Amino acid sequence: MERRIGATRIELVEGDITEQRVDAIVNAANSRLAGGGGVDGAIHRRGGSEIMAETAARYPDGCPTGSAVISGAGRLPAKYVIHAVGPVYRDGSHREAELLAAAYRRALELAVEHQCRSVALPALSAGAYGYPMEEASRVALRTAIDFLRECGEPEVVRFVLFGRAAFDAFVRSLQAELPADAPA
Ligand code: AR6
Repeated sequence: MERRIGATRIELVEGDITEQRVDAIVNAANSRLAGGGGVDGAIHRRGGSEIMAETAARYPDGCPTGSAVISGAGRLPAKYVIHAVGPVYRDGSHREAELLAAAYRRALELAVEHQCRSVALPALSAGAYGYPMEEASRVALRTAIDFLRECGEPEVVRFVLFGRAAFDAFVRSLQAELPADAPA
């Protein structure tokens, strides 16, 4: 599924984010940038050890929740990996939505600052961090739509969803947020 917003577009695909041929792949990292399972495990496994070596050298203090940092992409078919740190979901009353939106926003800002025309993003926080998928998808898409309306780039924002349930939740949310292509 895709929706155009002016000269840009949001795409939803089901698949593995490490296989995406885009300028930047967004990682669902933790604030220590210590690696882990899920998207993070897959990115470091396929990208190789140079990604972790670079983040350890450049960001020894890690990255706060609700923000993101950028590195090279090692052996992945991308130029950059953007390590975004979403919140651990507790009950929805601990600024989770605000922090999740901030992580996406910073990731998109970094992509634009590094001249990326295409970026692939996962459903941040919706795995090990426990964010309910339906709510997580609404925050993700609203943030991306707002960003594209304000900035007019990057050209392609692709959400790569792992499994049918995640994909279907994002489809429902995109239909709700943007019933038709938005005019330029
Ligand atoms: N491609 C796309 N999506 C994936 C992939 C993949 N290869 N693998 C998993 N997902 P998670 P979080 C989905 O747990 O919730 C790590 O240990 C997954 O099904 O990767 O932000 C980090 O080090 C889910 O829908 O990220 C942190 O400690 C979504 O991606 C912590 O987990 C996010 O799941 C971050 O947790």
